[in-house]
Amino acid sequence: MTEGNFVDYVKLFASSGNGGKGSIHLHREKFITKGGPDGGDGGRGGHVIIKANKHLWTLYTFKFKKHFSAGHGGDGSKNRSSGAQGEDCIVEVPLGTVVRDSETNTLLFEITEEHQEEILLEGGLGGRGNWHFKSATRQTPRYAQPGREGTTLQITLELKVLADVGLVGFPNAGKSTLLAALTSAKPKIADYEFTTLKPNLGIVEYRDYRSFVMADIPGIIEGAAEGKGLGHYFLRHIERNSILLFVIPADVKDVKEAFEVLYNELKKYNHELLDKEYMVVLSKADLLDEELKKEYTEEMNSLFKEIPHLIISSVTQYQLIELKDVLWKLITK
Ligand SMILES: Nc1nc2c(ncn2[C@@H]2O[C@H](COP(=O)(O)OP(=O)(O)OP(=O)(O)O)[C@@H](O)[C@H]2O)c(=O)[nH]1
Ligand SMILES: [Mg+2]
Repeated sequence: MTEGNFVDYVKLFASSGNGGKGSIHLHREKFITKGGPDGGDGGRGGHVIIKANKHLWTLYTFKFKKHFSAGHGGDGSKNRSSGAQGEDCIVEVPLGTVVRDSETNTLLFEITEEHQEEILLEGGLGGRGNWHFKSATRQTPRYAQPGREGTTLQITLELKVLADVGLVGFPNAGKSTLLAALTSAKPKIADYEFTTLKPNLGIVEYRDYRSFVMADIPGIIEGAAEGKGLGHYFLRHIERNSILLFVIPADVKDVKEAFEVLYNELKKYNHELLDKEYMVVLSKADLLDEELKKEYTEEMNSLFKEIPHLIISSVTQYQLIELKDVLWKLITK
């Protein structure tokens, strides 16, 4: 997936259909002079429905289509026939889509399940035809209800990426390079910070034709939870990943400190993030000579006693197979 077509935030306009008018009609037939009222009901306006589609991965289609309207209900007619129901408008979205009212920013619902469908806007009710209004004192009501109008709403769709493994690290840590080394994804890689501005997904092929999905997200910096860098915008992407992989480059000054800064940003943003399984890698190990490698290995062993950890290099492929093994174990735990 290239940077250009990963769309994860859009605003849309939705309107449900108007209800049809009830009919004012008096029954007429040869030889029956005073037929009663027989005007039928208007049909209901169409709903706007948001529906899950597990084959969609981004909100890309909404870049081009932003207006969604359901059909209006048909008017009632004679012989108590009801108007046709307005056609529902079905908006298909990927799993992990959060739907908000744009104006108030209130959360309406989240699409998380494969067959989930939510009515976003109900269609207007059809008006009742005049035969409903017949009474002892009013034999021929010349009155019927109009249909109720549909409603309009501007909504914001936000996609939280759903992957098995989410990469967490400072800018320039080598996250995109790792994704490129493990998958056929071709993320942009460069020697400056914030190269990655939108998540990249890749499929990691594992032994015996098994595979898992890895998400490379933009770098996290200290203060991200308060909105620094691109703050919240980045962090929300890892909320739905099932495992977090912390990537710390070997040329960092202090491994412990780097890990703590990242860990605390996640905790400040959403402490539940840390209930997930996670693993730590020291990347760019090719920059270390044998002696340093040994030193770092010992340091990692003492820092991360309970946490799975490895020293890797995407460039030389050092320990990438071992990395896949540990990740797979965590995923299937
Ligand atoms: N020597 C060495 N350099 C690496 C390795 N992995 C990444 N790099 C280099 O580190 C720099 C940053 O790599 P990226 O993969 O773009 O880093 P990133 O974490 O995705 O950075 P952002 O997208 O800015 O958050 C690039 O110049 C890479 O070539 C590695 O294993 N060894
Ligand atoms: Mg990157």
